[in-house]
Amino acid sequence: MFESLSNRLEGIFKKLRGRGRLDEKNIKDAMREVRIALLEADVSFKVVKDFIERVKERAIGQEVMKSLTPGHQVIKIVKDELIAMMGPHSEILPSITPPTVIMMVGLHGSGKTTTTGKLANKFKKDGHRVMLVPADVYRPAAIEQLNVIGKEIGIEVFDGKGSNNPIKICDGAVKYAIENKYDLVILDTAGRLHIEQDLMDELRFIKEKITPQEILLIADAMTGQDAVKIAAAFNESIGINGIILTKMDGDARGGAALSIRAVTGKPIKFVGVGEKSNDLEPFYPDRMASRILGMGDMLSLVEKAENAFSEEEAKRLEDKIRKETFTLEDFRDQLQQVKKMGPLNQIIEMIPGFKGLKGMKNMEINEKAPLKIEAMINSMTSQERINYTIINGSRRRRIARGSGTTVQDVNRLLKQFIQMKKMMKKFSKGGDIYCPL
Ligand SMILES: Nc1nc2c(ncn2[C@@H]2O[C@H](COP(=O)(O)OP(=O)(O)OP(=O)(O)O)[C@@H](O)[C@H]2O)c(=O)[nH]1
Ligand SMILES: [Mg+2]
Repeated sequence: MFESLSNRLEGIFKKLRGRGRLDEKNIKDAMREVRIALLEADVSFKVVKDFIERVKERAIGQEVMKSLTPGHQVIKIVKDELIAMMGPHSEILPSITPPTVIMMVGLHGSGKTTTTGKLANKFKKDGHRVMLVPADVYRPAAIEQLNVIGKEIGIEVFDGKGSNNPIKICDGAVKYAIENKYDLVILDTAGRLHIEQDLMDELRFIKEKITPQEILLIADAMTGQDAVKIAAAFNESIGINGIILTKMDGDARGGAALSIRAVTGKPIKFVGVGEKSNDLEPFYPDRMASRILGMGDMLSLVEKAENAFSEEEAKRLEDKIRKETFTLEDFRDQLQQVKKMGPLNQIIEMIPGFKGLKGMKNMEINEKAPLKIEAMINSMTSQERINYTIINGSRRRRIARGSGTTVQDVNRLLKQFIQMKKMMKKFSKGGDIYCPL
């Protein structure tokens, strides 16, 4: 996320931090560079201009100049203003009289249907009875696509019985939801290639008939300023409550996330970070600012972990660590859990300070490494998994052959495992764990 913007800002701030004192010229020079970095990240021109003015005004003030750590003060101001630009945090609040109806709108391929599934999955986990409504009657297979998603996450999809009238389908669905005690309904509406009057009319008719609590615009973050323009157009035409930016896992430069709030006045409520039903994160402006500034985002990381690990599993693991009975089999289970948290490069980005570590910046994250480890552990006998000390030279050769790896790979795995056990021993005895961060 925001790789090149982060790197640019990091470079600029490093220079600032390196100075004992800052004068007006230093700050102005740095702000000129920040301005270019933001424009290159495709942040809207006007938003950048206002942002730089605010930061400059505060940074050239007395407190910063007199401070013992002026560089840090400037970075703090930049962070505050980034948060202000994107914030405050905004959630989807359930309606007092159920069902809460959420209407998803946006252009073709922006991710409406996929995000409908992700939202439903999230609300189901939060204890809601959710129903999905296929209101895209134009694109062949659109209804089928939603049915497949519904089945996958175990959520009912309303049966429009072949109707080709989206307003009637939505109306019928809400009545059905009331009768059958669903408390949350998500309408997946049709998209178009461009903003067109007939699409807006249809959405407005649905809005008038149903009066949904939330109309959410789904926009593709990769399209940068286009996403901002689309959000503004939908807001003017039908009125939206918020935005979900999708495809933030791609190489979106950040322009949409940074300027959409300032331009439209509407908050980003969630971001999509992948194609799977779990790949949705609530949008917290402060956490996003931390990530952009390379300061990590521990809170989102912990939430991801909480989603991936059940309490029971966590307790079982804790027990094993305490009793020092952690085996290679447990190690394999843990890897499988971590995989559920998402791609490694996304996880690593959230660790504070990681980006700044020497040699880490350009490190290729090897997504295949866990697979290789799993393959090696799968090639072991259950005895070997329980007691790694019996894995001698010939066993190592057999494991390597069976898993399509090399003896060096197996050696490395065992070395890592032994180190891990040593660390766990320290941990269970209450000693300090060496933490490189
Ligand atoms: N990488 C990534 N892909 C996504 C994300 N959200 C959606 N996609 C992909 O984007 C493509 C289009 O998504 P859909 O959900 O079908 O888009 P839509 O807005 O419903 O499109 P129409 O129904 O044609 O209007 C699919 O291939 C999705 O898998 C995301 O957050 N990350
Ligand atoms: Mg769709």
